[in-house]
Amino acid sequence: MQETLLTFIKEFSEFVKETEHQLYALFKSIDHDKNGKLDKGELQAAFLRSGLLVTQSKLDQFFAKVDTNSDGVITFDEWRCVRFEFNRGVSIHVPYRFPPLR
Ligand SMILES: [Ca+2]
Ligand SMILES: [Ca+2]
Repeated sequence: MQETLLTFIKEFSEFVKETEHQLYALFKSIDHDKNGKLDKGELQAAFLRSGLLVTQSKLDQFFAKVDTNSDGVITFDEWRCVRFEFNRGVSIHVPYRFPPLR
């Protein structure tokens, strides 16, 4: 029993690390000018690249939600918090694209 729990904790922390890594990779891919911050234009470009049509007001809403200190840019710390919002089932819904069936 104890061992199962330990295995679970180990696997869970691996999962968190992996998620964090993916989140960071996503952040970096959106940060077009590589200044470590995301601005509204970069975010919109990322949405467009992924084929998501986001209206200006939706973008403003999303940005305001993530930019918790309202300085007009999103840092990685602010970005990480979005994930927790997603996990609680609130915030905007980003549809997951399934890989094509073979
Ligand atoms: Ca940037
Ligand atoms: Ca900010």
